[in-house]
Amino acid sequence: MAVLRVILGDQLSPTISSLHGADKTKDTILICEVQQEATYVKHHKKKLVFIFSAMRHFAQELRDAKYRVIYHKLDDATPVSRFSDAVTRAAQMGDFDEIVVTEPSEYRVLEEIKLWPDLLNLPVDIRPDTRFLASHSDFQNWSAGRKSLRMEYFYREMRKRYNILMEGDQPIGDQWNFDSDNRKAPNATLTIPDTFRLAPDGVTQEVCAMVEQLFPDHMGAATPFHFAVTAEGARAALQQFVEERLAFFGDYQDAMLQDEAWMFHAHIGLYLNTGLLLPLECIAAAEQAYHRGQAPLNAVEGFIRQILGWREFVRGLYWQNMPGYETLNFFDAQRDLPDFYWTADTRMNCLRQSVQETIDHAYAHHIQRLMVLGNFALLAGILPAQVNDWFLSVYADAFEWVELPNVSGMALFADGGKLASKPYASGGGYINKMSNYCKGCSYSVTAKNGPKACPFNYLYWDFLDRNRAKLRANPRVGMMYRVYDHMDADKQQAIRSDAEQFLKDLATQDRTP
Ligand code: DLZ
Ligand code: SF4
Repeated sequence: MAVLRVILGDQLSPTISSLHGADKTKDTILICEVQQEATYVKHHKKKLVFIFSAMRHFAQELRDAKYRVIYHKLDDATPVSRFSDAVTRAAQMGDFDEIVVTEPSEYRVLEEIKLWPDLLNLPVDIRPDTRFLASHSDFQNWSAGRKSLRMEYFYREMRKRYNILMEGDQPIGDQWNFDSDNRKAPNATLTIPDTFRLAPDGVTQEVCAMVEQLFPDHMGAATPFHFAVTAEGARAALQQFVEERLAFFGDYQDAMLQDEAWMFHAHIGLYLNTGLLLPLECIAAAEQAYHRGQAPLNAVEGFIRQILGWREFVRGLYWQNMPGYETLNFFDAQRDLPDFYWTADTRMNCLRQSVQETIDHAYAHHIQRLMVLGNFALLAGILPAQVNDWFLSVYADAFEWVELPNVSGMALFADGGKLASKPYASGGGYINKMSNYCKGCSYSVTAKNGPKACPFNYLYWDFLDRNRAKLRANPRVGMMYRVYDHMDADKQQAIRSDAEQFLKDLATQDRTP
């Protein structure tokens, strides 16, 4: 029996379930660069280079291992428009009895694959993606009967189940979560090691040229390019993180510094989300560093929680709520995304920095995404669909299953609380506490009203006031309403008119706020 085994662009792991039981003498593997996937949002050029180069390298590794591989490039004479196009062509050329594919990570692609049995008149075996540590039914079983789903409880179950950082049935350090230790303010004298950099090989250079030629109007530039594009390279990046940055990862998790794009973060999301790294190898590397005394518990626990807890949790939530999650708009936010998310042309230094680093690297770290870019979109009432499109486009690690719950759930609260217990809203004071951005800003973070005032300050109160009916009953927000209600009427009026003027300017873009 001859099988066509389809491997998608984020399934670049030799252990992928679609390869289980493969017969190298009879089966064919299909990997394809696809116009529809490259353009359904305008992915950053570095994201496209990373994915296509990683796909080409993976295809070569499979050929070296004596698999028969069909690979379509986007600059072939007749490029592939959709996945279905590629399987149709392959099925016409070869005599296959079955198609095998690992379930795609995104709902949109699953819907397409479900059409294949009729389209091709062949059985299609859609296998579970066993690279994730919680299966769909694990998540269903855990969530069944719970009124609200909170990552923390899910994470504790996962810690026990995988026996990670455990002493018997108790967490090492007698605490499950050390996040309260992980909010150190940054210090401009910190020495921050550079991120991992690998010189592009010939394959990557070819892809860079192709991407510049085919997608000239996408964000950023293909070069300089320094991401790893193979599992071997990704492992070296992980190792460098563990040796050089993990020890400080916890302390400075929420810290931002002017012109420091990488901080102490791991920069491995893109490798994990395409399969160049597997979750358990990242967790093991960090756990070993703790046991060797190389990194403290708050750092190691925080890092492991992102992978074993958060990543698995958002994936569960995504599949439980699709389709439909992408349309949720709890606050009925209707404003268009400002142009400066694409250009960095704004006088707000925190946003200018975060967007510029995004343009330069197809990367911004966790707290820039949440506290600056997401927070602003929340306070300014930007349409969730446009914010999601932006996040999905610009980050090399962004795939819908992970991006959508992080943006619509965590940053925008557009899901009304399926993922988070309250909106992550903050004024300029918290950005100032966690960064040195305000020093270089033409707005004043201490001014609350007037033309010099930091827009986050009045937008924060105006957001709460505008959404009172929806948030008043939330016990975690109630206290802020008591503060607002104690302000005198003139102050409240100043907040309203500053916010109104700012948002009007934002909409007309007749000046860059
Ligand atoms: C994100 C992406 C891009 C840009 N291009 C491709 C592609 O050409 N071929 C491919 O197989 N996958 C690509 N991907 C990933 C898909 O959009 C999608 O995230 C996965 O197929 C879901 O498993
Ligand atoms: Fe951002 Fe406000 Fe600080 Fe400027 S003053 S950097 S806008 S938080």
